[in-house]
Amino acid sequence: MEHIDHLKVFETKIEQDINIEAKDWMPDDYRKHLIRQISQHAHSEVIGMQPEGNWITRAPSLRAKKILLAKIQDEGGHGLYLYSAAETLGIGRDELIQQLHDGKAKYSNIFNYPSLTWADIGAIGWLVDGAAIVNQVSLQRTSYGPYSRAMVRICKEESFHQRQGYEIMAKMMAGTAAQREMAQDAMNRWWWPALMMFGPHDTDSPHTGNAVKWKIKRQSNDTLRQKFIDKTVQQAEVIGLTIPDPDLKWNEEKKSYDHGEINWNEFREVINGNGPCNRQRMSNHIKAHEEGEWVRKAASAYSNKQKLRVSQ
Ligand code: BYC
Repeated sequence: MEHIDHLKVFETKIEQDINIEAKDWMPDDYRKHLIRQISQHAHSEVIGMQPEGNWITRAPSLRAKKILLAKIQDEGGHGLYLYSAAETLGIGRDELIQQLHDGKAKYSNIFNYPSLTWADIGAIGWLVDGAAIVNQVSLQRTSYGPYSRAMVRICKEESFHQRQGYEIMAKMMAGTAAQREMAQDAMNRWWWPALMMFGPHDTDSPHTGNAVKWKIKRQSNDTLRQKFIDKTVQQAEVIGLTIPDPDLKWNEEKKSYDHGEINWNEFREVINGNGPCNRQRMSNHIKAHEEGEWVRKAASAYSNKQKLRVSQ
C-alpha cells in the first residue's frame, strides 16, 4: 500500500496557500488551535448581542430600532456560521457552550463593558465592529477553509454595522452640546478596550508563533491594531471627536500614529472574568440557554422524526 506522508501534504498545502478542509488530515495542535479560536470567536458574536440588546427598547426612532434589531440578528447569525465551522473540526456545539459556561473558553474582552447611553451603540458599531472588521478581513485568508469562508460572509455584514455606528456618532456630533458630550464620553470609554480587542503585543502573545506558521493568522496583533488606529483617527477627526490618548502622535517616518501604552492589567482582569459585566453576561447567557432547552429538544425531535421517515 502507498505510504502517504500526511504532515508533508499538510505543510505543502499551507505553503502553497491551499485551504485545509474538514476531511483533510491535519496535526492535532492545528485542530485544537482552530477549535479554541473559532469557538471563542463564535462566543464573542453571541455574547456581543447583549450590550446592544440593552438598547432595543430605547432606540430613539423606529428607523434606529429597525437597524439595531437587524444588526443584532446578524451577530446571532455570525455565531451560527462560526459554531458550524468549529463543528467541522469534530466537536459538538453542546460541548463548546459548556466550555463557555464553565469559564474554560474566553470571549472578546470588549463585551464586558456596559452600554450606558445611546452613544455607546454608535461607539460599538463604529469602534468595536470597526476593529472586528480589520481583524476579520485579514482572517478571510486564514488557512482553514470553513473558517475563511465564514469570514467572507461576516465581513460583508460587518461593514454595514460599522457604518451604522459611524452614522450615529456623526449625527450626535452634529447635534446639541449635550449630544456631543455624550458621543465624546462614549468614545472615551470604548477607545482603549477596542484597542485591546487585537490581543496582547506580539512579544507577549503565546499563540502567534503557531498561528503565523500555519497561516491561521495572516497579520500579527500589533500590525492589525496599528491599521485600526490609523484609519480610525482620521474618521474621528472628520466628525470632531477627540481620541482619548495624549500620547497619540503622527510619526512621519513610520507613516502611522504612535500611541500611548495600553492598560494590560485591565485587559488581564477583564479576560479572566473580573470586568464590569462578566458575571451579568454569563448569567444572562446561562439563563437563556436553559430557557431555550425546550426549543432545542423540539427541533431535534422534529429532525429525528424526519430521519426516521427517510430510513423507513
Ligand atoms: N479578548 O496569544 P494570543 C464582533 C486571549 S465579535 C479576550 O494573542 P490569539 C462583534 C487569547 O484567547 C469579534 N481574550 O491569542 C460581535 C489567549 O487566551 P487563551 C471577535 C483575548 O488567539 C457582536 C490569550 O489572550 N473577534 O465583532 O493568537 C457585536 C493570549 O492571546 C483577547 C474574534 O474573536 C481578547 N480581545 O490572538 C459587535 C477574532 N485577545 O485562549 C461586534 C478571532 C487575546 O490561551 N480571534 N485573548 O486562554 C483572533 O483573531 C485571535 O484569537 C485574537 C487573539 C487576535 C483575538
